Order: sequence, then C-alpha cells, then structure tokens
Amino acid sequence: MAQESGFPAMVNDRLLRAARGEEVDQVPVWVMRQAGRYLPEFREVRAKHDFFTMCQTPSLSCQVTLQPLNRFPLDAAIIFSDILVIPQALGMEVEMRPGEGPVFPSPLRGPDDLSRLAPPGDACTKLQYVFDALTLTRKELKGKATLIGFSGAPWTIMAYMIEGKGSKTMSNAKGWLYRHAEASHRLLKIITEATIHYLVGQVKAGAQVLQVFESHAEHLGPQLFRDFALPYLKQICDQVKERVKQLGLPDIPMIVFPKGGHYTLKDLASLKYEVIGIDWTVDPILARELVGPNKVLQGNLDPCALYGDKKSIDTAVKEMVQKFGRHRYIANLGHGMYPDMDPDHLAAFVQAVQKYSKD
Ligand code: 1CP
Repeated sequence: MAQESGFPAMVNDRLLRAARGEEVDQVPVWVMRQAGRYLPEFREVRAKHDFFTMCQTPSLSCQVTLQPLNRFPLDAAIIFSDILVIPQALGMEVEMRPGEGPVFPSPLRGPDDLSRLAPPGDACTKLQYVFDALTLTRKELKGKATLIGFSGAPWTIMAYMIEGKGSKTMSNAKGWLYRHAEASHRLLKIITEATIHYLVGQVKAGAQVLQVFESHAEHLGPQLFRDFALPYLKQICDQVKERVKQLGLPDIPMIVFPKGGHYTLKDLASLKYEVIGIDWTVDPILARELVGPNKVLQGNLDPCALYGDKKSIDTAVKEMVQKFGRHRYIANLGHGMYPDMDPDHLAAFVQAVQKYSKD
C-alpha cells in the first residue's frame, strides 16, 4: 500500500479501501459530527475553551477528534475544525455563539464588499493550525482508522459569507445569484481557489480522504446548481487531484456530500469524486441507479433514527445495509449527530453496521 513517509502503517484501512472501490471484510463506518456536544467528554473540553480556540490549538483539536474513536470502533476520524475557517482565512470575522451557532458580525452586503477579502492564495498561511492538527492526529491514530480532512463547497461557504449565519431561505445569498451573477462567480472563484490550496495542504499534512460539504445544496435547484455549484465542485476535485499527483503523493479519494441535493446525483456522478454522500431523503436504490455502478455511496440513516430504541436502530441499519449492499458503500448517517443524542445509541448504530455487513 502506498504510504506517506513518517506516519504509522495502517492497521485498519477499511474505509480507504472502500473509498477506492476495493473489496472489504465489512462495511466501514463513521458518522458526521462524531466529535461533538453529544459526548460528555467533548462538553468538558468545550466548557473550558472557545470553539475556534479549540480549532486553532492542535493538541485540543486532536484530543476531541480522537474522543469518539476511544468509545466506538469507527473506521475513520474526521479532523475537528469547521468549514468556516475559510471565510476567516479570507479576512472575515466569525464568532461561535452558544445556542446560536456561527455568526459573521459583518457579512458581505454587496459586490463592493469583495474588495474586503484577502487574496485566496495567501489564505492558507493562516490555516497552518489545521495542518498541524492533522499531522498530530495522523500520528496519534497509529493507523487504527483513516483520517478525513474536509472543507465546505463554494456555494455553501458563499451562503454563510452573505447570510452571516444559518438561514431557512438563503434569500440574501440566492438574491446575489439572481441579481449579481458576475460578482457571485467572482466570489465563488475566490473561495474555490482558497479551498484548493487548503485541501492540498491537508493532504500534505496527512489527511487520507477529503470530504467536501455542500451542506446547502437543498436551496439551489438543477439549474442554479449547474451554474453556481457544479463547475466549482469539479474544479476542486480536478485541481486537488492534479496538484497532489504533481507533489508525488498518493491519490486521495474524495467524497462530495450534497445535503438535500437528491437532484444533483446524476450530475455529480460525472465528476471525479470517488464517493458521493447522500442524506436520508434519497432511497439508496434510486441513488445507485442515478450514480451508476462505479461510484461509492456513503450514508444515509436519518440521524433522528438514533432517538429510537436500540432494537429499532438495529432494524433500520439492517434495512439500510441491505439496500446499499456491502460493496462500494461507506455507512454513515444522512447528516450529523445532534447534541441531545445518546452516545449509547450511536454505539448501537455502529454495532449493527458491523453485524449486518460482514462477508
Ligand atoms: O466530528 C465532526 O464532524 C467535527 C468536525 C466538524 C465538521 C466536519 C464541525 C465541528 N463542523 C463541521 C462542518 C460544518 N460546519 C458544516 C458541514 C457539515 C454540516 O452540514 O453540518 C457546516 C454547515 C458547519 C457550520 C456550522 N458550524 C454550523 C451550522 C450552522 C447553521 O445553522 O447553518 C454549526 C452549528 C457549527 C458549529 C460546530 N461545528 C462543529 C461543532 C462541534 C459545532 C458545535 C458548536 C459548539 O461546540 O459550540
């Protein structure tokens, strides 16, 4: 197996193998937001530190990244960080407010505000702390699980930069797409360029798989997606793979997760992402038809299924694994863990995946 120098040999490469479409002994499993507030040990660390201080301190980021792996036999660790470090690196202020989530005190109000942004090529120099956290975590993992790096997709990041926080309608950000198409493309290009540098930096630092979160796909439709999202998702995948190759590093499987984007699947299957993540609103059998036989699928249990009892979780996982099949499949939830979920119910989810997916 190709191995970057200086990192421990892989003891468990199940997720990496599945992401490349290779045979596995059982379906690999991890979950989005596996490091987070549903874990008491996370809340304990979080009580002592500001959210972005945790992201910016490699030892803390590494500590909370590993917390879920100390509890559950997961096949991947996702680095503790946030998609909003890119707008921060482009010069925007982002605060994490308790009970409210991320807030930009001065969001982009119009095209003139683009001049406020730092050059995208320089943005990554401010994100060295993420690279350091990845390198440290890759060492600490000792090859027991695959390390996933990530970023937001350009449309999703643009939406936060304009809305300034989460939004039900995304009407300000979508207003730009209809009113300021040219400036929207300029903004998307800046984010894309910064993201490409950022993801390549993550690979250099030790990330073994990259996931691109298009968390706000649901707000676009087929046409807006083709105009304002797909070309940038394509550039990210093509350019990251190209630059990683030029650096002489092994090819890195890439995952794209279009939350709420059932209508995007056929288009996304034409890109080079090896893995497509789906949420629970898409039937796995339909997803397979749409993406064809060669892509790997990831997902997709409704996170709220974890509010059910352990028996119902077991039944739901059995159905999920039967529908996806055991190959070219990575088990996950259809979105992240919520803070009020019971860790024991996540344990039941992971256990059931392993029970129903062994060859
Ligand atoms: O285990 C992990 O997944 C932890 C690492 C991680 C990741 C991958 C965090 C920590 N955030 C993310 C990605 C992220 N951040 C996404 C993409 C995934 C998704 O769709 O959920 C998005 C949209 C964000 C933005 C964000 N950060 C939100 C959503 C805001 C909204 O209303 O639209 C929130 C609430 C955060 C805060 C956050 N990020 C991560 C954690 C653990 C938290 C909770 C905040 C806290 O502890 O105070």
